[in-house]
Amino acid sequence: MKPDFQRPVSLTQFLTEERRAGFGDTDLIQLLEIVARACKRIAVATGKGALGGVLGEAGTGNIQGEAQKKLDVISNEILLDANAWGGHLAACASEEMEHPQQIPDAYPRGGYLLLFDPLDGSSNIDVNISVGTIFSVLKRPGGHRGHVDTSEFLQPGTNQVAAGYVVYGSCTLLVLTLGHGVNVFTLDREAGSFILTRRDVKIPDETSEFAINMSNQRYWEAPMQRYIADLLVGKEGPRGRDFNMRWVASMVADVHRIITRGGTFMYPLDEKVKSKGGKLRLMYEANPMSFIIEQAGGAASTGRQRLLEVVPEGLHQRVPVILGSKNEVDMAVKYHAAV
Ligand code: P6P
Repeated sequence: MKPDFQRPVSLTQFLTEERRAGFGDTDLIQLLEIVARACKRIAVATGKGALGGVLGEAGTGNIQGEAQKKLDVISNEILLDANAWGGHLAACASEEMEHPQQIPDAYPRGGYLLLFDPLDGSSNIDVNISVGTIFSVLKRPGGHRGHVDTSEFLQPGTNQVAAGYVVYGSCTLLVLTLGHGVNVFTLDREAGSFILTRRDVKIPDETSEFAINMSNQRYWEAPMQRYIADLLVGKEGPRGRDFNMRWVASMVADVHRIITRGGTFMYPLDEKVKSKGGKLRLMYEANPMSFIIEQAGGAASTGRQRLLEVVPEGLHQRVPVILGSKNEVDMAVKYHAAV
């Protein structure tokens, strides 16, 4: 894919031009620069692997009841430390922490709320498969001062003012939206800066590539069973064409494939996770990724409603996810409506 720039445009220049065009204020631009800088440090830590003594379990668990990897804890700390002093944030929320982290009283509090999964897909770290950081930015509800209450975070995904992810793969990529389009930045490791390498991403409406964990098939609800069965019978079946399947088991990697060439990613309800509401977390996985996908011309649904319109009831709430190329997401939703 030919880069579409004549000379390198850095993330700093891009964000400065966005602010000039009226997208984002100084605090939001500072926040995004700081998150990007923190992710460069996470890239260094994940890149060390065994040489950095950062592989394996941390010996602790998180609010999700999951064993934490050392890099989960390291990445979380990097993001918290980077965002403490700037004066742009009121608080952070993370997959790795039960409650929001307040900005220390020694520093000024700003008007933004930052939510993140510091290292999504971390079960893949030890086998050297791409992992990533996912983040979402909300405005603190008006009129609130002092310490942030968890309820201030509980806003629908349509309220996000920015969202992004960094995928730590063969190269380190930042994919970012401020609510008007999606842009991709590649980390120039020598210069240490993110360079704009793909402007205004649009994913194709049609696709023949889907991503789902097929081992859960017997646990899915009937509509998803029917939908996937029709994909698998290919051109002999009602869809009249063959489909291809991928599953990295690292949401950031699966979503980045969709951003790059289209496709769908699904983690539907299944009997194993139904009591929890799903597998993926709404506030710092599904919402930011859905915002990015919609901004790139795709769609994101729970199967029964637009995902960004889900009204959160809890900070670590889980939700079924069907996202990607618009026409295929719409088709999957039709199967759910046909019940
Ligand atoms: P499974 C990683 O733990 C994650 O949250 C997502 O990144 C990924 O898509 C999913 O879980 C993988 O789930 O059931 O295939 O291990």
